[in-house]
Parts: sequence; structure tokens; C-alpha cells
Amino acid sequence: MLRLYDSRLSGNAWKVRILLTQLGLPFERVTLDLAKGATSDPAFRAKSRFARVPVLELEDGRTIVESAAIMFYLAEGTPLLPDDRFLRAEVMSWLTFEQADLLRALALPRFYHLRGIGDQMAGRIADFQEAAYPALQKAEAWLSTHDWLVDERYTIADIGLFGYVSMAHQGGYEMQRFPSIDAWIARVKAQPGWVSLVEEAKA
Ligand SMILES: N[C@@H](CCC(=O)N[C@@H](CS)C(=O)NCC(=O)O)C(=O)O
Repeated sequence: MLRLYDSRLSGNAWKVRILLTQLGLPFERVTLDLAKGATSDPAFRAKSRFARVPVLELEDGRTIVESAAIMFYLAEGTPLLPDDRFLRAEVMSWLTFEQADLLRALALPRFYHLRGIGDQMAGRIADFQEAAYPALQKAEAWLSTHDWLVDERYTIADIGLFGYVSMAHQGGYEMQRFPSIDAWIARVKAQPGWVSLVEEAKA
């Protein structure tokens, strides 16, 4: 069975979990405690050359790291990744944009707030926001005229952008500035098989 190494609040691992669930692929989930330094464990380092989650371990023991690479692997041959060469490049372009222009700037302010050090890190958060607001505006402009990022259909590009953009408010971002992003987030969440970051507690 496929095995996903994740952490409870990792948005990058969440992207992969959404995709696995939407594709109906059974998987085992190994949730690491990052606060306890789980990514430094040599056994984990042997699976993850970058010492980060997510990691997807295949049935034969090989591992894939980086959420975008994992999603490309899993979505191959499914409706969530186009066959057409140009459209695949478009998917890659959104996934790269998310990683380069948004990921850290959205994830770290959220992390600081979740750890209760938001006030202490206010200057750093302001720098991240100054850098990320123009990138969010680019996504907003695209989504004001498109329902989806690529080929007017739901693809892994949407899952990749969705992860941290949907949680940006937790890092103090004023997401009410972006009504088209907001409407798109609702469309992504309405896709069959979508799962929340933290599962509802079972009674
Ligand atoms: N570009 C990577 C980023 C992965 C990443 O930053 N993972 C974080 C959690 S979201 C992590 O494992 N950090 C290592 C640690 O905190 O020890 C991806 O998209 O998979």
C-alpha cells in the first residue's frame, strides 16, 4: 500500500492527502511530530533527501519528495492531470508559481501565529505580506475570468495553489481583498472527495 509521511498541520502534505482521497487510492498515513524534530531522524532522512514532509513511499519502497512531484506522479493518467503537453506545462507553471511566490510567505506567518509568536515576528510577517500580496493579486486576476487554473477544469494545479492560499487568513492576510480567490476556494472544497486539513473528531 502507498504510505504518506505527513504532519498534522502541513499544508503541503494536505495537498497530497486531498489528491489520494479524490483518486480513491488507499494509503497508510504516518503522521510525524515536527516539533519533536522527527524530520532529523536518520530513518526518515533516508526516505526524504530534503528532510521534509510530505514523502510518498511506494509499494516497492522507493520514495518521492516534494508535494508537486508527488502530485504529478499520482495524477498521471487521471483527469486531474491533462495529457496535452502544453496543458501539463500550464499545470507546472501554477505549481511552480505557488512554491516560488507564495508558499513560504503564506506558510511562515501562519506558523508564527499558530505558535503564538505572531507579535514577536510582526516585522517578518509584514515583509512576507508585502511580497505575497502582489502574487495573490495575480491569482485573483486569473480567477476573476476563469473558474479553474488550467483548461477550465479542476486539476492538481488547483490543489497545489489551494493548500496554503485557503489558510492564508491564519497568517493575518486580509483575504477579503480577493473575492475571486474566495469563490474558487469554495469550488475546490466542493469537489468530490475533498478532505479537511484536520479530520473532524469522531464521536
Ligand atoms: N516544497 C516542499 C515544502 C515542504 C515543507 O516545507 N515541509 C515542511 C512542513 S509543511 C517540513 O517538513 N518542514 C521540516 C520540519 O519542520 O522539520 C513541498 O511542497 O513538499
